[in-house]
Amino acid sequence: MTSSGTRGTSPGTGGTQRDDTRPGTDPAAAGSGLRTASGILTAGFALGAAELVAAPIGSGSAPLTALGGTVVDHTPDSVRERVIGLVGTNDKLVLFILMAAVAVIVAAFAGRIERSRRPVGSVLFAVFGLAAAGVAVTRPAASWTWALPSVIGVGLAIVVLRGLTRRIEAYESKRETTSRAPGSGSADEDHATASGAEVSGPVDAGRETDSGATTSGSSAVVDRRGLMRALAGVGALAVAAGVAGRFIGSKLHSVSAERAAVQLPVPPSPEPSIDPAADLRIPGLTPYLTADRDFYRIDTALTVPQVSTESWSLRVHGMVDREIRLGYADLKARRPIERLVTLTCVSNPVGGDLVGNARWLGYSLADLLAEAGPHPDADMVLSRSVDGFTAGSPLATLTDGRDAMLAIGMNGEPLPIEHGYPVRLVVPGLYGYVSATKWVTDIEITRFDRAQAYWTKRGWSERGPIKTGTRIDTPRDGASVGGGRVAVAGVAWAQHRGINAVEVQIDDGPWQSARLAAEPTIDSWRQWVYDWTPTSGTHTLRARATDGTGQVQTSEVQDVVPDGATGYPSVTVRVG
Ligand SMILES: Nc1nc2c(c(=O)[nH]1)N[C@H]1C(S)=C(S)[C@@H](COP(=O)(O)O)O[C@H]1N2
Ligand SMILES: [Mo]
Repeated sequence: MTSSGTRGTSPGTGGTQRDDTRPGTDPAAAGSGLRTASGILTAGFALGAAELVAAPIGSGSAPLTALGGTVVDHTPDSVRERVIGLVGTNDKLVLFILMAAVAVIVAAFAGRIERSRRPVGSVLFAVFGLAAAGVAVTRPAASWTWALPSVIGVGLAIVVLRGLTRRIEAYESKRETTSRAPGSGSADEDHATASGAEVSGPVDAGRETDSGATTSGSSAVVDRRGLMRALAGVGALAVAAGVAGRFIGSKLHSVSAERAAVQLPVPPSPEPSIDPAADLRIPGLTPYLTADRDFYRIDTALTVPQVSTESWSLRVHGMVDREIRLGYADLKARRPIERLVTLTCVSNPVGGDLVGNARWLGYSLADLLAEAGPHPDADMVLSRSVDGFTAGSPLATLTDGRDAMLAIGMNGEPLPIEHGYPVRLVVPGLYGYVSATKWVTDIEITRFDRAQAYWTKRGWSERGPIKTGTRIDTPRDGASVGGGRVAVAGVAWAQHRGINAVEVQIDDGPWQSARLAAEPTIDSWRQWVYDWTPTSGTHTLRARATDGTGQVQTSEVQDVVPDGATGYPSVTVRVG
């Protein structure tokens, strides 16, 4: 890929060779620096070429993306948690950098051990290429063509590596002859013989003679220049192919133009315009509706799936009386609904921001399930995305009267591509990992004792009802506030149960009621504010919510694994 191509051309490798041109330096070192560079640049070339081949096939088929996806799917959760703890949601970037670093190390090694007569480096390349091809064809949406980028990329790279190695050997043997006179160390002996024997390679030896036709002293410099040019050319090709591949691929597969032209249906009873009393508009307080660009994004996809409405279809099957198959156009015949629903991620720590509220447009999932006719002994709805992600929702929850939906619109626009375009699931009251499948194409009615969804396999709870939670948005933790009145404000959520009360505690004082904003629906969060007249000094503020059933959120501190964090949020502020 392009990143490792760039790395290959980094000045570190070039520096070594510059020193070699000084008379009397070790010719073996000269060769090994060149070999290192040739390995790294060739690997970059393999990855760049693979990106280009992957362009028409699909970005997921490029080796780094395919490997990355497999690494993501197989990373133990403890490791994942730690990585996310360290680098936040840059985890995907970190993964690519790590993979590129491994590629550079392996490639440097392959370049160093490659010889014209003993193509050990080429064999190493081939092994990695075939492994990558094997991984690519086992990705969720893959066909056999997904092997092509890795196979063709590595095939071409081996040809390049062989060519570079021949030139390096010719160069080494030339340096060998010029540096032998002053009496080079015997340590070079076996190296000299090895490469000396190989110089007679037909094509390159001839080329070397051309440039070395002047004096032998300057010929090494000229040869080195030629070699450097060849290496730079490979690096440039690697970058160009990678960039072009990515660019062409994104143009070929992007659904953003199509998305912009989508005409959303108008629901017969649109969500009434939101009660202004739902939005307290306090500085620092999260707005009631989360704009698409501010909405958190969580998924396992290394490249955002590009699913066109034309190719999209949904299959409802499994333990049902009638299997259903829907195309995007079939949705038009259904009755659209629009609902306010707050999504929450199970990985949201207390006080975290993996929660957002939007107006979703779509179609009743309960209606669709009723048409399919689930068998009485079924209890799980396993939804699957084009990228292989799965979520397992309790059938009873989806059919208990709440507005679980097949969503196609978010805040008045077609779903943003990274939020599941063209169709995703939204279920009020369930954490995203057990319900909110983006790019959904398959719904299987089954049983919890027969199937396991993506995160359940990785140690998370099979059931994921959203726990009552609240967050203090303002003042921020660590803030300094002036004297006088301070608005302590935040949001609280208990989707599909609603929020009855929020209380605030200053230091170890009594719990005091906050004022609640209007609650347009029990499926979304509710803003609250507490007017605080502080005394000077440092204070710790805590908050807790009571849901619509009268249950106070638990004070017990629990981490996000396996079914959501609990405990009261707190901020410490200085009043001065
Ligand atoms: N295809 C797919 N859908 C997915 C996921 C995923 O990894 N892949 N993650 C789920 C999780 S864990 C959450 S919290 C929500 C987040 O939805 P958002 O990215 O639109 O906020 O999507 C859910 N749907
Ligand atoms: Mo999540």
